[in-house]
Amino acid sequence: MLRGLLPRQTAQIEERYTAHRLDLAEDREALLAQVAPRITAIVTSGELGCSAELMDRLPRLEMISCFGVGVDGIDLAYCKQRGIPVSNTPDVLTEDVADLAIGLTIATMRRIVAADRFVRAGSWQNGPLPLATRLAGKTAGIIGLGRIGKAIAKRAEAHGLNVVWHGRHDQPDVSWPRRPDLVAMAREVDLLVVACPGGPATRGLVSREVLSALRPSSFLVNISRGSVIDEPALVEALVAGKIAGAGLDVFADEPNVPAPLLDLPNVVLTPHIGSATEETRDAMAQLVVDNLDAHYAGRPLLTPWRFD
Ligand code: 8YV
Repeated sequence: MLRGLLPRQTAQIEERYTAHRLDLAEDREALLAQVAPRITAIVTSGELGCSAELMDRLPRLEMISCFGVGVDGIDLAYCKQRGIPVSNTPDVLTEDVADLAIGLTIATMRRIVAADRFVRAGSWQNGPLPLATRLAGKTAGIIGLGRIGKAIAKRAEAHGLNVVWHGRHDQPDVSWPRRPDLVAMAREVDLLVVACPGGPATRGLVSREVLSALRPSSFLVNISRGSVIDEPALVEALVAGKIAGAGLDVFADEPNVPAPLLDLPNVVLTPHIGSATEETRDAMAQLVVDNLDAHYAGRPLLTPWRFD
């Protein structure tokens, strides 16, 4: 285990299997040297992933159970080549992550966090907060219309936003119009929401060019992975006022957040909490255990990651 889960599910694993906690080891090298030849499964998370270097040291490794839907931190090419299946935790977190995307959108466009600071600082005594931006009637462009992207689109519509989206493939069952050209979509939208998976295929997708195509009145929200955005270019755009604001739950080098963002009043920052509710984390942790159980019982994984 590269980390614990929730206490209930960590206990289940410890009862059913011989579990070694790499995160709690005083000397990780010593623990690895001792147990590596016997390890048959790894429990990891979206953030921690799993390197080829680590897997290379585990000759009997049979599967990886990931606490999180995003498996971009896991060396998937290596897993594919060695035939190591990976499970993740889709569906159970969709609604929460979509809620956070909309929460960040409203918090940023309506300046809820700045308003809270304004009241606490006693500034209300001196007059009203400057006006914010209405959501209804604006256009949201969602990058990645998977499960989470769709849940965001539904919510965005309920808030009166027009929805367009960018993704690699057409989706015939979807009524929201697709925009194959991301730069052109950035020019069109008032709000860009990043909801695609991380990993090599989307690294830097929201490039300097895409960011420059946004208008000074446009906002950006990211609940996906920091790697999808050219972060230095985003920081520059925000500092220079080239975009109106951003709501960011994920960063390129967590838990480090670029220092200039900390001083910007038009940016709302959260510490990667898209799935961080009691209910969802419980369901995610249970899926991690259930996938391990399925594997060891010789049954198909419940939620296998589908390799390309
Ligand atoms: C984390 C996430 O995995 O699901 C994902 O891809 O990024 C999150 O849910 C979660 O924080 C567990 O570490």
